[in-house]
Amino acid sequence: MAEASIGEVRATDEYLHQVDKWSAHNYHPLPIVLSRGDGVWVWDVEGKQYLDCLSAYSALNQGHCHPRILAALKEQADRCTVTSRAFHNDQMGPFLEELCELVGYEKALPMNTGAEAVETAIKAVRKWGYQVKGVPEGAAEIVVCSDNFHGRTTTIVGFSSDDQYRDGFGPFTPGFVTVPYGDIDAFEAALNDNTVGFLVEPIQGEGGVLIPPDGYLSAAAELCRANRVALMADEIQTGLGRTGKMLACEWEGVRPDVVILGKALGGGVYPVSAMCSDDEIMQVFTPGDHGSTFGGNPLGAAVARAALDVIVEEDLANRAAELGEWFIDELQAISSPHVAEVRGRGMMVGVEIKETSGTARPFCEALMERGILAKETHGQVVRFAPPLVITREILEDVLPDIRAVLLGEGVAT
Ligand code: IF1
Repeated sequence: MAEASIGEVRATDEYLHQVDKWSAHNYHPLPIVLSRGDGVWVWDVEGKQYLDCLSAYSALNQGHCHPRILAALKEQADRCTVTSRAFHNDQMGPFLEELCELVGYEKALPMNTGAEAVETAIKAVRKWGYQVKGVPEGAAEIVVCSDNFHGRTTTIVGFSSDDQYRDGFGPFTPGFVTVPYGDIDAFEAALNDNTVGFLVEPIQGEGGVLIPPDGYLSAAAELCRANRVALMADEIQTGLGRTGKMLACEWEGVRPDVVILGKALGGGVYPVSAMCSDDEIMQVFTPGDHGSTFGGNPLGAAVARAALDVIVEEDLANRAAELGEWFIDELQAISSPHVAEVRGRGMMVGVEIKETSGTARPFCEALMERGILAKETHGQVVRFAPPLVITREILEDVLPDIRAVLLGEGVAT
C-alpha cells in the first residue's frame, strides 16, 4: 500500500491536531484527511472513499493521478527537472507551441501559479499601454470587477472587493478601477484615455459561480476594441474544458487579447500557469523584464503537455458540456425549500442555499458524510465541479444523496 511506504497511518484527529499546531490558520477545511486519489475518487486515511466534487478548484479536470500525466511526470523526472531560464530546455518550446496552437495565440509566457500569471498579464498590459497605446508613464488603469478572485498577492488582493482578502495587508498597488460584474454600462463609464486593460473572469468561481448576463463579454470585447483596451480573461478556473468549451469566452464567441491559464494546465500534478497573447502585447517583454526560477521548467512543461493531450484526446470540454447540461437539469428538478437557485455552465455548477436555511457549510458537511466532497463558496453556495472524466453513471449514483442533502436530510441547523 502506498500509505505504508510513506510511514505509519494515523487517525484523522491526529492529523488535524498536527496541522492545527504546526500550520498557519489560514484555512477552514472540512475535517477529512486524504491520502489517495484515482480519477474522480479520493480515499481518506481511514480508508473511506469519496467522490471529489471540488477537483482542487478545477486543477483536476483530468482527474486524480491520471496515468498518462503521471507517466510524463515520472519519465521527465528521471531525465531533467529544472534548468532555470538561464538555459534552454527541450520541453518548454514544445509545450508553448502546443499550448498556443490549442488556444489560438501567437505567444505564451510560462509561470507556476495562477496569481503569478495574473501578475504577468498586469505587467504586460501596463507596459503595452505605455509603449504602444501611449499612456503617460505611471497613469495606466486596469478595470476589474466586483467579487473578483484572481489570487492572493498584495497587488491582486488590493483590488479585491472582499474585505477579508484585503484587511491588514495594505498599502496596495494603485491603478485599478472596480466596476460591478455584469454591468456593461458601468464598464463603459469607467473607460478613459488611460485605461489599458479589463481583467475579468468569464464566470466568477469564488464569487459563487456567477454567470454574467448574455452578451456581457461580447459587448465588453467590442468596447475594448473600440477604446484600445486589452481584454484580459482570467480563465484559470473556467478554462481548459471546465465550462464545456476549451475557453469559457468561446460561449460568446469572444477572443480576448490576453488569456490567463493555470490550475488544470498542470494536470492536477504540478503547478503550471501561463499568460497567452499575440505578439503586439507579448513583445513588450525584453530580457530581464520578467521571469521565474521554476517557470517553464522541463518537469512542469512535460506534465503540461500531457495534461493538454488528455484534455483534447478525452474530449473533456464536450464531456463537460453534455454531462453538465444534464446534471444541472437534474439539480434544478429537485424542488427544495432550501435552494434559492441552481446555476452553472458545463461542469462548473453552484447551488445557492437560501439565507433562511443558514449557510452552505452544513450542507457540505452532510454531503461529506455521504461520501461526496464539495466546498462552499461565498457562504451560500455549494459548488459542484467534479473532474471532467466523471461519467453519467457515477453522477446518477450520487444524485439521490445530493437530493437528500439538498432537501435537508442530515443537515445540522
Ligand atoms: C485558495 C477561491 C477558487 C482563481 C482565478 C486566479 C486564481 C484562482 C479565477 C489564483 C484561484 C483558488 C485559490 C484557492 C481557492 C480558489 C478559489 F475559492 F478562492 F476562489 F478556485 F474558486 N484566478 N483560485 O480561481 O490561482 O495563485 O491559487 O494558483 O485557497 O486561494 P493560484
